[in-house]
Amino acid sequence: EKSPHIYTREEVRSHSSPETRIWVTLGCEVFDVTEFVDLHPGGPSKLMLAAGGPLEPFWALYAVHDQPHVREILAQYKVGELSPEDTAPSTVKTSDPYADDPVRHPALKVNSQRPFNAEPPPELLTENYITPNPIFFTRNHLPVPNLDPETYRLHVVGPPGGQSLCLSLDDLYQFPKHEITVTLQCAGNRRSEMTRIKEVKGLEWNTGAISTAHWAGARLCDVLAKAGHQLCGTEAHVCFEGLDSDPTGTAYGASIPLARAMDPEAEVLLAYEMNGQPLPRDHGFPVRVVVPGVVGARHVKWLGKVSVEPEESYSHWQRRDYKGFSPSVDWDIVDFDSAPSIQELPVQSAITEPKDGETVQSGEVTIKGYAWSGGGRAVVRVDVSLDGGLTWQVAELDGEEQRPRKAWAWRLWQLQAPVPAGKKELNIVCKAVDDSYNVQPDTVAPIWNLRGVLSNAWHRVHVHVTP
Ligand code: HEM
Ligand code: MTE
Ligand code: MO
Repeated sequence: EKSPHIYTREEVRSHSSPETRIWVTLGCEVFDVTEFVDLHPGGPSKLMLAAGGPLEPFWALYAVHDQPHVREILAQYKVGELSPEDTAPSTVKTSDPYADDPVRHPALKVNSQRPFNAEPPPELLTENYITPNPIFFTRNHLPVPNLDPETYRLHVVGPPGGQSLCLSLDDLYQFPKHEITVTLQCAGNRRSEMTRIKEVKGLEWNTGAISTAHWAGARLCDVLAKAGHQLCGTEAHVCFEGLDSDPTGTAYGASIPLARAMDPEAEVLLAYEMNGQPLPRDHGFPVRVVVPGVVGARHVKWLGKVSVEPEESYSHWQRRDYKGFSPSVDWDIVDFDSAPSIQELPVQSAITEPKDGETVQSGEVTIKGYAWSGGGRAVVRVDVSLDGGLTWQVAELDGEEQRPRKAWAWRLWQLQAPVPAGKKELNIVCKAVDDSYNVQPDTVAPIWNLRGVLSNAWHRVHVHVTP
């Protein structure tokens, strides 16, 4: 038998489009699957996510591939093997503060590598009601700390006359374990649509700075009570500090009002599990705050310290960021102290399928997306238009029914609709309504703001129809 062709990862990577042919790897084997792409039962766009690289991280998400007949299909397309140097993981030593960041899933669309910020592609985002951990969006401001669970301690500052706590992970496990499904959304989700109106300061996020997980941990109210904290008549805030810090030693920090923290119905968690697993490093290992219904920025990861203060956190991210302003306000005149910090988020929805610019079949079109509102407000309806908002149809809400006033998680939705005869293109629009009858604004220009936050206008996708 002839010895197999040997390829480098670099060569495999250069075969990632129909023009250059589509190669993938599994273990040390290389496959040219160009002819299979359009036959893939999971659809061509999903297979293409792996083009030019390994299948393992994608197949780990979809157990359907864990069957002999799938391996047999793949085997027909084998073209060679990876060179041995390329199968061993590389070990590079540097003084780069990000060198110790974890390895990430290749499906993530990276908006910034250092610090790491990335979102799942739309075609994977709403594939599961619970977002798999490896593709949960990631928003880091600093390098990921590498914390030892054995020596990890959470400092909870007690009130005068109370007792400060220094909790190990085992101590945290002694509090009653509380589990809830919560959607996290970054204030900058859909910022790219604001950028198209006028430049903003901030990372480009498309529709994927939102994800949903099942979290487990101790209730913050139980831990605060143990330290001797009570609800007081005067205004107070619970301040959180992360163990990630910049070169000057400044840690990430944020705060929420004490009233929310002490309310058992608000279900604020010190979470140590995400979808039944210890938190992944990118999502705050070993402990993070989860504040249901509240903007992502307050869900402090790698939690090191909790204290109760008369004022909001003095952190940059509490006071000089994550606030909304009028479209008339620019960087020369902005007064950050004049606006409240973002806590609960407004009603949001977006289309994840089809994608903007895609070509759809005439006959019938399937439209999918997500909808969510802050503050525990439930999504009661999603309206979809195929003609830019002239006429509307009501989408079917999927996913878990949410409790009134405690609707912490999103609803997925879909609509199957006939494509009106003779249409060459469709302007698909979606908008959600929450149980306070809050609605989304129809266009983005009137809610434009210099930081590009709170971008929740009707989501619009333009597609072509095959004749
Ligand atoms: C389903 C093969 C890559 C996502 C399937 C099935 C086969 C297959 C044979 C049907 C399995 C069954 O129902 O028994 C392959 C091959 C691939 C590949 C040969 C690489 C060359 C991918 C990638 C993804 C993916 C990269 C995701 C990013 C899916 C999904 C389904 C599926 C979601 C389920 C579809 C459904 O149940 O409707 N694939 N696949 N596949 N595949 Fe793949
Ligand atoms: N906590 C720490 N310690 N450091 C951070 O950079 N980013 C915040 C928040 N908590 C951040 C943090 C922001 S802005 C968001 S949107 C969420 O974490 C993102 O959480 P995720 O990366 O688990 O999706
Ligand atoms: Mo964020």
